[in-house]
Amino acid sequence: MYSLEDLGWGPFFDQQTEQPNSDGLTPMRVAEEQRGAYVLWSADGAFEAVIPGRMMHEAEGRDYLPAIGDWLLARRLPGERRAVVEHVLRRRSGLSRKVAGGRTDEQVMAANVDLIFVVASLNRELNLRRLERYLTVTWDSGATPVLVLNKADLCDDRLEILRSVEAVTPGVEVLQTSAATGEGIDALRSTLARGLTAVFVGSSGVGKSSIVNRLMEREAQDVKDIRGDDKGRHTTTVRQMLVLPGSAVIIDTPGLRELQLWDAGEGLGKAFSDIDDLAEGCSFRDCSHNSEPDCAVQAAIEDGTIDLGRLESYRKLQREQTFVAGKKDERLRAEGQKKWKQIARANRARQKARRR
Ligand SMILES: Nc1nc2c(ncn2[C@@H]2O[C@H](COP(=O)(O)OP(=O)(O)O)[C@@H](O)[C@H]2O)c(=O)[nH]1
Ligand SMILES: [Mg+2]
Ligand SMILES: [Zn+2]
Repeated sequence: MYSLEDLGWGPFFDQQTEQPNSDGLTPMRVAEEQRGAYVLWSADGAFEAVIPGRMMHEAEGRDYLPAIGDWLLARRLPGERRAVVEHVLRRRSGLSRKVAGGRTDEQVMAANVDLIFVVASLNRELNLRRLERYLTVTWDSGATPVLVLNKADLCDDRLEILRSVEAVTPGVEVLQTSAATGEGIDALRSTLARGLTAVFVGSSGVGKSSIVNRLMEREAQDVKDIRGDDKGRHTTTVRQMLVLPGSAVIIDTPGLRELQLWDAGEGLGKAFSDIDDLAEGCSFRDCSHNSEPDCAVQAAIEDGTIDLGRLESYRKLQREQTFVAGKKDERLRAEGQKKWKQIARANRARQKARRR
């Protein structure tokens, strides 16, 4: 059994329990989610969640439904290990992406997180562009990214890879680990503390679950069998919170095939802070770094300080963000209109009733 503080509770959530009608409700955290079924953890142990129809109804996408890591207030059903979710508390931070495919919906991968371990494998061709995308999404969440370069045991030319990685990860702590030998696991553990929540993200097969098991010192998560290759396939299907003995809450996630931007926060500016800093030296305030005279960014590309691929990656993500923001506006407008139509319809019905 864990205390609320062990589970990550704090003043930010405490303040929200003073809302009206919160008498008789218990704070609980979403610890597990599987196809709409939730397990909640409280200071009195685990409960199965009952999501009221009203909440399902209001949730157009999955935006308003609780996600793993969310804190909520729930009413315990007498004599049962089940509880009805009454309020989802405001999130302190949240790791979101646009759902895969064409729809413009948010998927919250983990809520109320402090640290995000972006795991990549030193053994495979490291995709720097993909790393930039992960870091943008991570910074947008409000949590702090930590880059974990795993499978160090399989890598002979670390220094070269490190140099190229550090050029695209300004302001991000970089750790090197091996879940196979245990190298770097203590350093990773020392970034964690009681009450913090950390989530592991990264492509399938990079060793997220293996690192989690090292930290937990037991086989808490399934790991793909070794078959001579290091590719790995999906093995983490249930999203589940784990509590490190005496330390942080951790969340393992399955590998993501797509990671499209959702939030339009400070993520881009932080992930590309080196380019933004340089841009302050451009002659024109709104310099597009294409063909303007006295462009500090073009100068940095010419002298090799910044890779052209990185500038292009920045632009691509900027375009993606603008596109998603536009889609979100469109949807908000459509929802506004729908609501207005409902009100008009209700008014007409009332008038009709009065006339009778
Ligand atoms: N050599 C080596 N293999 C690793 C390391 N970490 C994970 N693996 C292997 O890589 C495969 C995928 O690991 P897994 O933890 O399931 O990756 P996940 O998909 O990111 O959770 C498994 O066969 C692991 O045994 C490591 O640091 N070194
Ligand atoms: Mg896994
Ligand atoms: Zn410029």
